[in-house]
Parts: sequence; C-alpha cells; structure tokens
Amino acid sequence: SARYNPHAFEASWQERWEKTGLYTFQDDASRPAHYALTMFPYPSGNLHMGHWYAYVAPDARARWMRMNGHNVLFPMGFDAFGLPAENAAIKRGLDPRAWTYGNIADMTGQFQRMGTMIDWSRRFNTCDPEYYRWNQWFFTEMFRKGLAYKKDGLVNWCPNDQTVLANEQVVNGHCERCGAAVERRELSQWYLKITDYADELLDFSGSDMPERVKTMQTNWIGKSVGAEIDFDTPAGVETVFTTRPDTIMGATFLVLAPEHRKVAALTTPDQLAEVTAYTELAGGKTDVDRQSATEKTGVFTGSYATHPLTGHQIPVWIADYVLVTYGTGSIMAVPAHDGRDFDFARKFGLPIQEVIRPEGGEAMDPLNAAEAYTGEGRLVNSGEFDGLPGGKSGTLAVTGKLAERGVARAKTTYRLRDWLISRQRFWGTPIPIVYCPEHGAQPVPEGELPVRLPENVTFTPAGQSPLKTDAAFKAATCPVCGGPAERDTDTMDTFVDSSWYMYRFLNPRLSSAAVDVEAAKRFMPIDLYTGGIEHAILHLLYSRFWTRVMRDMGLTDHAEPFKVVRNQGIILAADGEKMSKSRGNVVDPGDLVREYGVDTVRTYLMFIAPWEVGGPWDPSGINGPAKWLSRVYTLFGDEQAAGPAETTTEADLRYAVHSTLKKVSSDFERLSFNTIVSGLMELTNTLVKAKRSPVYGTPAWEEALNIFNLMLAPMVPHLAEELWQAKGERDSVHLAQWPATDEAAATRDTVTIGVQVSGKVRGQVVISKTATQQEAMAAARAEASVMKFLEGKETVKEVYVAGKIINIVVR
Ligand code: ANZ
Repeated sequence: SARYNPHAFEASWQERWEKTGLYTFQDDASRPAHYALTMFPYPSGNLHMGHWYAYVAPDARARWMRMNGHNVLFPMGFDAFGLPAENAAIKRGLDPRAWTYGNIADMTGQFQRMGTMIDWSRRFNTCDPEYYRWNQWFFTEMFRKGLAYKKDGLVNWCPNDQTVLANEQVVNGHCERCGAAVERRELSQWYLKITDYADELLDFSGSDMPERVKTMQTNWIGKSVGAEIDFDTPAGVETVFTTRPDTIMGATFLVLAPEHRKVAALTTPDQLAEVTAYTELAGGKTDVDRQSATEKTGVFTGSYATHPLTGHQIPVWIADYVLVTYGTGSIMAVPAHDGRDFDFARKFGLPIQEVIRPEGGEAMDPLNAAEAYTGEGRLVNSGEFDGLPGGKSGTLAVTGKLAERGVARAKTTYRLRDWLISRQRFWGTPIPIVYCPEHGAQPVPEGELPVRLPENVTFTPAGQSPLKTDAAFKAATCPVCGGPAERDTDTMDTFVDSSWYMYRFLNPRLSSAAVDVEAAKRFMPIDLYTGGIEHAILHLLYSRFWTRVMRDMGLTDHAEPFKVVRNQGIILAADGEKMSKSRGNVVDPGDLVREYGVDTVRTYLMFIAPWEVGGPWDPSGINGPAKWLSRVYTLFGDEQAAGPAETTTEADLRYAVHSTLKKVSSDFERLSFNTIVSGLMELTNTLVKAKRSPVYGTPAWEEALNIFNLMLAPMVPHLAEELWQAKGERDSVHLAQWPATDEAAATRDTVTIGVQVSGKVRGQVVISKTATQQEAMAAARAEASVMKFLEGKETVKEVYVAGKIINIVVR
C-alpha cells in the first residue's frame, strides 16, 4: 500500500512543468487579463520564512484565477541595487556585481522549489543595464519636462551609510535602513517633483488599498489650507503661513525657526550672544526631538514686527518648535488658540489675547486659562470681525480684507517634499547628467544610454563611492558643444527602480522602449498587488507618482498602478520576536521542505494564521498539515480504511462537496487562505467516512473526488497533480477548469442544532430549517441523549432560536 511520500514526486513534477512550459505566460486575448504581483525581493542571498509567507498564498490565488479562466500574468524579478552589495564590497572585498548575481541565482533556485506558477522567463533584475537604462531614460525625460531638477538645500545625511536620504527614508530622525541618527547637510542634489502631484495623490478613488495605507499616505502628504500673511519687520517683509487667519487679532508675537535666514538681520546687538548660543543648540537636534519636546525653548531677537491690522509692534522670537522646512519657516503666534504658542507664551510671559470664544462660553482669563481654545467658535475682540463664526467664514473675511491691501494670499501647503533621489553610492543607477563648463547640466542623449557602472572598481574602507574617484567614468563630452564635460557621480535612490518595474514585466526584453504601451493597456493596473505594510508610504506612493508621470508622458491611460493592494501580516518566531539571524530564532524553509515536502510547507503557511494578520511560528504546528496531506493521499487510494461502516447518503456527500466548493471559492475571492485549508480538512473527514459507506464507488463519489482534487490544485500543486494523473488524466490539473458549484446540492433544507437542558448541551438534532417551535421541541425530546435529563423533571420554559439552539429549562 502506498504512503504519502512527497519526495517521490514533487521534484519530478517541477521538472515536467518546466519542460512543458506549463507556467510560461501565453498571451491569450480571448481570456480576461489578470495581473497578480507580489513585491519583488532584495537579493540578500536567502529566501526566509517571511518571503515564503508573502509568496505562497498569492501564488495559490493566481493559480485559482487561472483555473477560473483568466489569462494570468504572475511574474517575479529582483530589486537588486542597494547598499548590502556595496557593504560586502567594502568590508569583504567582494565584487558587488558577482555578489548580487550569485545571490540571485541561489534565490531563484530556492524560489523554484516553492512550486509557484511564476513565469521565470520574464525575470529581470533592476541592476541589469537593460533595465536601469530605462531609469535613466525616464530621468532625462523628466528633466526635459522640469520634473527632475537640481537644488541646493539642507538634506538628510546618514553618517553610517555615507549618503543622503529622502524624507521618506527618515523615521523618527533615524535612517530607515540602518537606524543611525540622521544629520543635516547643505548639498546640491537632484529632486523629482512629486509635489506637483500632491493633490492628485490624495485621491484614492481609483485604487482599493487598505485603510491604514491610505491614512498613512494622506498624513504624509499633509495638506493644509490657509493663507500667507505679510508682516513688516526691520529686516523687510516676513511672510507667515497660517491655517487660522481668522485668529489674526490674537497674534501677539512672531516666531522664526532658528535656521531662518532673517535671524541674523533681526538680532539686535544686545541679543546676539543669546541668539547665537540658541541657534547652535537647535542645530544639533532632530526635527522630531524639537517637535516632541515637552518644554518649549526660545529667545527674543530684540526686534519687533508690525501687526498688519492693528499696526501694533509685536516682538519677534526664535524657537525650535518652528521648523524651517515647513510653510515659510515662521509663524504668527496666537497663544490663546494654539497649544504650542500657549505653552510658549506662558513660559516667557508673552501676552495672550482671546479672539475666539466657544458658542455660549465665558470670556478667557489670560492669566489663569489652563489651555488654548482651538475650536472654531465665534470671533471676539476682533473689531469689525466680531460675531463672525470662526474657521471658514472668519478666515474668508480676514483673508479678504488683508488681500485687498495686498498683504495676504490664500495658500495651501503640503508636508510632502520633492523626492530627493541623489545617492552618494556606487551600486545604483548612474544619474545620466554631464556638467559642461559652458552649458551646465545636460542630460545624456538617449542614444548613449545606458550610462554603465564601471567594472573592477576599488572600494575604500571609508565607504566613499568609487565613482567619485574614477577619472575614466567621470570624463564625458557635452552633448551641446562636444567639449569636455564631467559626469554626475551620484546614483539614483533604489526606490526609483521599484517605482515602475511592474510595467517592465509586461515585456521585459523590449529594447525599443521602457514600456509596452499596448500590453499596459490590457494588463495594467495590477489586479492584485501584495506585499508588506512597511511599504505603505515609500514604494506605494512613489509608484503612484510614477504612474501619473507616465500617464502625462502618454505611456499609460490610467493614474493608479494598483487596482487592489493587500498587505500580508508578519510571521514571528516561536518566541514572538521577529525572526532574525542575530536572535538565532530563524526557521529555514529549505530545511522544512527537505523534511516535509513543499506542499506541506505551503499548506502550513496558509493555515498558520489569517494571511493579512500573521502570527507566531509554532514549530509543532506543521504536523497537522503533514498528517492531513497523508490522509488525503490515502483517501484517493483503493484500499478501504478501517473503521465502522458509515451511512453517508449521496445527498450528504454532494452537500459536503458543493457547500465546501462554494465556501472555498468565496474564500479565494477574499484572500482567506486559512479557512480554505480548514474547509478542505473538514471535507476530508466527510470523505473518509463516505469511503466506508454505500456511497463509495457511485458517481457521486467519483464527482466528490474529482472536485476535491481540483480544489487541492492551487494549494498543493504537486500532490494535486500526482493524484490527478494517477487517475489517468493526461493534461495537467493546472490546466483544468475550476469546478462549478451545484447550488441546489450546496444548500440543505435541514440544520443540525444543539439541544440544551437548563443551559447545558446534552445532544443535537437534525431538523428542517423551517421547523416550527413545536416540531423542534418534539424532535429534541425524542433524542435519547436529551431524554434522560428530562425524566422526572418539570419543564419551566422552552426556548427555540430558529436554526441555532434549543433550550429546555427544567426544575
Ligand atoms: C496661527 C495659528 C492660530 C495657527 C491658531 C494655528 C492655530 P498644519 O495644520 O500642520 O499645516 N505653523 C506654520 N508653519 C510652521 C512651521 N514651520 N513650524 C511649526 N509650526 C508652523 O499647521 C499649520 C499651523 O502650524 C499654522 O497655523 C501655524 O500656526 C503653524 F489658532 O498660525 B497657525
């Protein structure tokens, strides 16, 4: 008798599939297009459990879509530029190219053992010159459209990674990659104008993304509607940005960021020492430290500004709670109605003037008030504006009046900054710009792309990019005059690579263009994009920006790259911590595959937790799926299982099969993989019993096995194929159609419900769904297990919740 031995057939099926090109994507316009993509991995060298968890379930989903008649594109590649390759070069003298491609080869092998339907013939790596050439092309196109520009300014510098970072890569003042505290540097760098699309990126109507992803992006973009208002100062006009112009009559002082360029001109000689000391102190703190500080700090500049409505002289202070990078880097302080200004005024004894009062509220006592009133309320102490509702109406009136005099303008501000893409690193896409002494920054002409990374460069322990010292790389000619020019030696942020890679899979070898426009029309936006929540802002926002740029270039006809985005949860180690080498709690999927076979590992990963939630790894948990698959294997065999004879009827069997099929189909639709496994496990129990019943061998039995086999195919592709072909089928189970539910068979007019006696479950009965209370009670009383608890007792109450429970209360 045959026992389930996955090692006997898994590898050989994979070989057969490979040889017959089973998963090679065939473009077939007669079937509806379906593009499923999971975020591609970084080639670190190993596919860990997190990768398996992320890839296996979407693979099952893609297989299911294929069986449902869709023309499914499910490709994979590698996000292959980035620092680890360069660090291996600096620390261990390895060639970043060899290191990266070696890892890619290893990981592709590991991936292939996973038994997915990925079409490997479409694989590309973002470090392939044939790919990054198009990064360069996009960059030069954006340069021509003014969407890529170079600017001097304060930038985030990671002292550990020796490179600048985008704002998105700074998390709480620290480098998102290595955790080092980020410093500020003044540098000239390349930016992409994502801010041009800020408003559009707030519109999520074209993309079904998890709520928290939308919230994170909305907060990141941070749109604020208000006005800019001009104040006269001894150093010229100073413009502030405010979201509450209606509070202007309560503005009792101005505050500038310590780095504001007017600080020097406003500082009076007797305040100079204090201001200088404070400015130096503030420069050493991160924005986050500055904004979260509980105690407000600041100093008076010695100068006064003129209030544009009252003409009063109000003091100008500097304080680090005002950021130089937001708005205009200065504010009008309204301590009565802004919490930060309130704390500041309290601390330094500055005047607090109430101008907004809550509906029906008391006047504010400036000396004893506990906090600012930040609601909309109604205007008071505001002269001609008194009585107006605060918020919108007040703002309109005040801004209107100031605008007439030319000292205010309505203004919308965003927290979002342009995307800084220059990196002072080697292992990335060279920025295709040359600097001519005569003609300045010039894009490299398309015919000369790609600008290739040089080979055999020498890395220094200090970590400086070898491009900076490579004379041959730097030497270039100006495309305008043909004279000598110097190449930009920075490379692009690797998030550029992943911003449009999904388009490249549509035709990865196309040499005449970045994107196959016709294919994009049919396959984009992506029907289901999956990956980790950690990409909620960076990658997803950048891709949404890039797609809009492509639309404006005429390459696509849509604005959103993803129709649906879903995030998988995280699988933690058995100790509840993240699996990591340093903690020594890593479970290697390769080891598990060698022990249990791929299908068991796949099943376990789908069974372990609701996919979008994740959970801890239970080392013994894999035994359940392993046993289940052996039961399944035996079920399909000829021998009769031991055990008492069963009485399963044809209707019972068909009900079990079709109701499971209906549930599994809807679970696939909503990505509920763990309940698919449990549904199939439950059905296995029914089938094992049915095998010992008269229904065994009938057409209903044959139908049951057939449907069960097809339902197994997306989840356990090897076992399903083995069972399918053992039955004598000639075509792969993966080319078969997903079975149709027989709706009549899938619903039953009877239900099994529990019977309680005085609240304790004593038995169950099968009754008609439409049974009356009387019929239900009669059935319950006739049940032997219930009867003995009723004997000699008096019934006090009968409860029947239709379809759910019967309770007979006795005394
Ligand atoms: C006066 C005022 C009165 C304000 C009031 C608020 C309430 P959001 O919503 O985040 O955009 N502000 C402006 N520029 C700033 C900067 N560079 N650093 C720190 N704070 C700054 O916040 C806009 C408000 O934050 C602005 O409106 C300004 O304070 C402050 F009852 O102006 B407000």
